[in-house]
Amino acid sequence: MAEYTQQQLLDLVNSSQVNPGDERVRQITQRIVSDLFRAIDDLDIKPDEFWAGVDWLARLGASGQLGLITAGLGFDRLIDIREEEADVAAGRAAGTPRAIEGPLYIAGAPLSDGQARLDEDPAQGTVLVMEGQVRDVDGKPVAGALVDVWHANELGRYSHFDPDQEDYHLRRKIRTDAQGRYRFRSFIPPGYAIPPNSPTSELFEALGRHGNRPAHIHFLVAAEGLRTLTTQVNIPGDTFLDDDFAFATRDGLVVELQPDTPPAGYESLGVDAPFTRVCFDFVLQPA
Ligand code: MBD
Ligand code: FE
Repeated sequence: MAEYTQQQLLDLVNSSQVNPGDERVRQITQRIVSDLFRAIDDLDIKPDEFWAGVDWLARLGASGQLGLITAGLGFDRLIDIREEEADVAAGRAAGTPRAIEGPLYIAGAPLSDGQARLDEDPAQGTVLVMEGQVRDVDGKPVAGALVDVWHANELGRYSHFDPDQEDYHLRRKIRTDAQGRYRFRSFIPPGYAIPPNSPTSELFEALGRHGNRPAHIHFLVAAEGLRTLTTQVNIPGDTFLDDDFAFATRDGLVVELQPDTPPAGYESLGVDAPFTRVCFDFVLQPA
């Protein structure tokens, strides 16, 4: 039988090894386990608190909300900040600011050429036409880029995470035309709030935090030879613009809403009355 002090136990956990394993996984695990041992000791974490935490993690995993928690605790934004610091250190030209993907992206949305309609009749909310160009950092238009766009429905919920919506509802891929242009019609989405009565809301309530995001539209813009851009644009005027639970908003990504009347050629998008236009170009860094 072996008797250990806390430190002897930690050293043994961290040094125990019968195969080479993966050195990087060992390094990261050792660090996290050491930090947790220390937190339990420093904060005098009681058995019921420890097991309540384990139970919460198990429920979190089963709920599929891990990505909400990483975003809400700032990890997604941290990773973006670090990427941009690496860009600056390497002297790489900046493109459109990136913003976090979030946990609600679904690959494989229907593809159209040049333009798409995301919503359907009867129209919800304010009709939106968003359009612009994809360019590289030298200003050259990128034809054939794929603009993958997704946003929440009028209740702030995303298809594939909401049983009331069809698969790929409000999700499309648009291939830019010869001038690098894209255009889509949809409606201005509302903000998002974390689901109530869930492991995520449980933690946020205990932290005294809200779980709201301001209204936004997500993009993943990809093209041959260029670095894929993950970003979001924000709708101006939202209460949570500077108080996003996921810390994802950025100065350069709040768009301007331009009231307009439909020019010729908008029939194909079903736009035949005053609508709101948003112009936004995406600039992609070299791969
Ligand atoms: C969202 O809609 C979102 O965009 C992020 C980043 C996190 C949770 C919900
Ligand atoms: Fe979102």
